[in-house]
Amino acid sequence: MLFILFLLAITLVVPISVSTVTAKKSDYNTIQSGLIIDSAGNPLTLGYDEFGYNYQAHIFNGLYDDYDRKHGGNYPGVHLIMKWNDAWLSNKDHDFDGLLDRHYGFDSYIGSGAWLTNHIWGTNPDGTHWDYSVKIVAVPSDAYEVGGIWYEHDGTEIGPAIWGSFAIIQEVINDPSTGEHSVSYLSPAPAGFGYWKP
Ligand SMILES: [Ca+2]
Repeated sequence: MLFILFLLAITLVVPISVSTVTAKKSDYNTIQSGLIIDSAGNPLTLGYDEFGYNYQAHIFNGLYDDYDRKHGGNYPGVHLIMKWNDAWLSNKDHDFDGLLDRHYGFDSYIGSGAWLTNHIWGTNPDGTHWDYSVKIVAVPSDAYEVGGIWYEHDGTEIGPAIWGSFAIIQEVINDPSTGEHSVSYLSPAPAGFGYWKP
């Protein structure tokens, strides 16, 4: 069931155009303020929402099909836990555009120290359980890419490129239906997230 390799979930707060009239009482808005919205224009709330997002806690725990903030999809019964840090998707809105900030304090994700994990699992037709997990980091500003692989400035491999500015640093697959039980990728560079802080 490794179709999932091509379907890594991303945290989703789709930008929409909105005119937020906000008195700047502080340097940022919080989820508690009720002034930060989702793609449908609904205010984000504290705790888990109906899809499985807890933006305040930087976690999604729900069905894979719901990560796009729409119920249902092509992978019923597949579960997903995503975790991310504040650089990936903040729980605050510093620029008062009504959206949670991405790569706050940086022009882009590159060099921001952003990271995301996905843990995805489900049941095979034969009743066995498969699971897949992956760690993804934004590459440092002095990284370079050759042939779809990101490298540190000193030539140390970071990992396969994904979504442009990111690299996969660790990937683990367990699937009894195919006999796969392996760390399918482990970066030669440190796989701990602290290493990637700017
Ligand atoms: Ca914002």
